[in-house]
Amino acid sequence: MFDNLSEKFSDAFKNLRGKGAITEENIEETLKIVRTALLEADVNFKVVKMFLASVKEKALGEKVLRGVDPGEQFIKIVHDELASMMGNAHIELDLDKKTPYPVLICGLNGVGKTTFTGKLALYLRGKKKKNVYLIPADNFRPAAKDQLIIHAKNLGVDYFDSDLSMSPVEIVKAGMEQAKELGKDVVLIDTAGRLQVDDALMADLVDVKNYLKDPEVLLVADAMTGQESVNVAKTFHEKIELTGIVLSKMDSDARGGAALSMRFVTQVPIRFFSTGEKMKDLEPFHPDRLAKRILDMGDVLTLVEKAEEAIDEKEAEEMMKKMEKNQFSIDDFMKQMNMMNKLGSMKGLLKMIPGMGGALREVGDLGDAEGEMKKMKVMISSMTKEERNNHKILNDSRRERIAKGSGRSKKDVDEFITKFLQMRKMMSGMMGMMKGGNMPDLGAMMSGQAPMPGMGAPGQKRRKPKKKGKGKGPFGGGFFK
Ligand SMILES: Nc1nc2c(ncn2[C@@H]2O[C@H](COP(=O)(O)OP(=O)(O)OP(=O)(O)O)[C@@H](O)[C@H]2O)c(=O)[nH]1
Ligand SMILES: [Mg+2]
Repeated sequence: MFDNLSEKFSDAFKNLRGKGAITEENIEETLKIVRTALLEADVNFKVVKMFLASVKEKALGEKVLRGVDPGEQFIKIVHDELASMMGNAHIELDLDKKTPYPVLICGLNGVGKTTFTGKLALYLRGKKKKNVYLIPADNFRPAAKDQLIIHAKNLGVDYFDSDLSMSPVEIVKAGMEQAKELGKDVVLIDTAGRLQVDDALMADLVDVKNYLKDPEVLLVADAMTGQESVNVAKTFHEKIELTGIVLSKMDSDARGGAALSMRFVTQVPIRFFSTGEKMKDLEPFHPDRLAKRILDMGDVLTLVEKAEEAIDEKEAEEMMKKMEKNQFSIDDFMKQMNMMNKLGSMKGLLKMIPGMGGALREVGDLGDAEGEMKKMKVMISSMTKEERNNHKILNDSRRERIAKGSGRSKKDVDEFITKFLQMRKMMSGMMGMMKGGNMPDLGAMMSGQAPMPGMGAPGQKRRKPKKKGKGKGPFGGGFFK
């Protein structure tokens, strides 16, 4: 979602490369581009003004460090200011203040409250080992209760069977009593949404909040609606005093303005952001890490955390050994694709690698990498165990059979095997380099500025990546066409 902003920032910083020092004159143009980029991303204009003033002051006041490129130094200042604008460190929910701890989830119509309630239940149970209970308290739209119950059942989380003829506060009273009896740690209360902030909605929420005394009050705000959602958050905060904000739909083509101005305008910390409709699509909001992603500095910490969750360490180690010895099989490849799927979207993952954001922009989009993976998986599923472990036995008649079984042509199967072999070679080359202590610069490799191990120099065997547009993917000879 920050693609545009990242691209503009990267243009802005180019201006400063190779300059001896940061001066008022030479940052003028850069600041102008940064200003336009932020306004285009729908960042609140007051926030933009403060941001630029602060960056300028720091940039001019800073001594140029020996050996540090002024461009790099400027990026560091912009990073720190972006992080500070979004609240600096991540603030965790403190759910140990009382038991059971109530979390009131509110927001306008259709912003993703019910979905978030399910996601938070999964997060708190998995990451925080909490015994979670759900109360559907939306008596405005009757189907909302069933929607929450479906999430609860899928997740295996207990829920209160509320009587929707009662008022929200009555539902919550009954639900909280039940939660106490059941010895629950945290109770998530899903409330009704309205088209606009209206008095009836606020009155219901105030009643519930007063009854609960000091609950966590989280507002779900739709990142897609930009400044509008910032105004809504301000009003909610004035009326019911929020303790946190959740940005939903950050996977959409939202321009990022809400994420960048929400904290500054409301002074309420952003706790989480949602990146999809699935229950696992929720991330704690780390301002410093997000600033890094925006500035194409990667987000290695999040990547490592995700990897730790999804990857079986022993299995990964075995795969590394196999890669190094060029013994990586089609079966291993399948396992690896399954691991990657658990991590999230390919594009999202690649962007967490430093420098990769810019490289991805240069080579154009990834094409339909996920769709391509699915096709490969179907082909692999049509192979026997023996074939998956030893591609050498894949003769013409076996390939014909696999093509038939997977609904593809023989040519598709041939191509898959050729690409698999290319990738295997590349991996073994890469493992060798890493072992020698030379971590390859993946960003540069993908954009064609550095050679892929085992693939020759860019422009030799490989075609130079096209600028923008479809065309070949970044994986060497178009691994994912
Ligand atoms: N892409 C995307 N879709 C989301 C996200 N969160 C929710 N949605 C979708 O948005 C729609 C509305 O979500 P709900 O959770 O029902 O929203 P709500 O605020 O509870 O809606 P009401 O109860 O009617 O006010 C659903 O289709 C969700 O699947 C997200 O982070 N990304
Ligand atoms: Mg709902």
